[in-house]
Amino acid sequence: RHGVKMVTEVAVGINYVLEKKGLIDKALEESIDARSPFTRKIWDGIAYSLLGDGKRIRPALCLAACELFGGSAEDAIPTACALEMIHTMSLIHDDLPCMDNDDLRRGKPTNHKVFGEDMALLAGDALLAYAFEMISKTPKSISADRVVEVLRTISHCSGAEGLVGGQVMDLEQEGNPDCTVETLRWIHVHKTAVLLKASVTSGAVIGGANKDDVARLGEFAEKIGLAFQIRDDVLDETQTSEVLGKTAGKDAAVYKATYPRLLGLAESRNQATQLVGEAKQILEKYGERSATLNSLADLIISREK
Ligand code: GRG
Repeated sequence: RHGVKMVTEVAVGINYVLEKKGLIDKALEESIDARSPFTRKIWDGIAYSLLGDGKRIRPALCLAACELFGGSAEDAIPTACALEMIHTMSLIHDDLPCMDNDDLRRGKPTNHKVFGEDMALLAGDALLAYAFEMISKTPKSISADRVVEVLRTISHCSGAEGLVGGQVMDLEQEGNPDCTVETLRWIHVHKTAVLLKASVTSGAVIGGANKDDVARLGEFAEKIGLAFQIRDDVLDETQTSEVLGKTAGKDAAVYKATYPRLLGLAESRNQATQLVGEAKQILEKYGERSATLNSLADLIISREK
């Protein structure tokens, strides 16, 4: 019976993401419509990666958290777009030769392969700046205090204490056969979980959550964020690059610590499942209202790409 419930919940999660993907994709397309002929080159580079075939997990988490507190998707759409912009710029920069040196992303040549390293760097920079401009376009019905809180959360998680810090440690640990699980966990939390956490907490803030609720949702998101990266490592080990639409980059030549390498595949899967179980328990207080977030959590560890 547990298995049937799990399959049903995953299906709910898939449906939610598909439904919201349409909304997000439309908003992202509209956000890059205002091009002038002089800036066309950079917008082409931005559109190439932003409108690519991403799963839109972060925006979906943001909208679901907003809706849990009775907020409307429209209010959270600018922030949801901003999160996808930051995620996309981090992928563009991560793929650069000076970072992971990848040729393929989301089934297509990486941004720098098509537009050159200089343009890829600038497309990432422009996306990071544009993300914060998007948040400032949040409907006026949301108080300025709440918008500032969202800006604080998302800017903090993008910098040295978040994604950048995680990436730095990731680069530093490249080729280190003694990298411990604790260090790897730190990398995962900062490189990946922080943005999923910011997606959930910013959605909650826009939806009208109080401080305790935001903290509770943050704990939920940190757990599913970690599970997300463990699943990513498992898929890198078990799926072909055709299915994943990405190449191994530097990984192929240089040793890189991953959960499966340190703990084995079975234990990695166990830990991801356990984290999602713990995460769902944190939301029990909200009863049926947490159904969407729970199903997104299930989707995160059952996804095949
Ligand atoms: C200034 C924000 C900022 C970042 C610069 C380059 C960098 C620092 C950080 C890189 C962080 C990174 C690449 C983390 C990997 C996260 C991850 C698991 C990505 C895959 O996410 P999916 O599966 O991708 O959601 P799709 O393609 O579906 O969008």
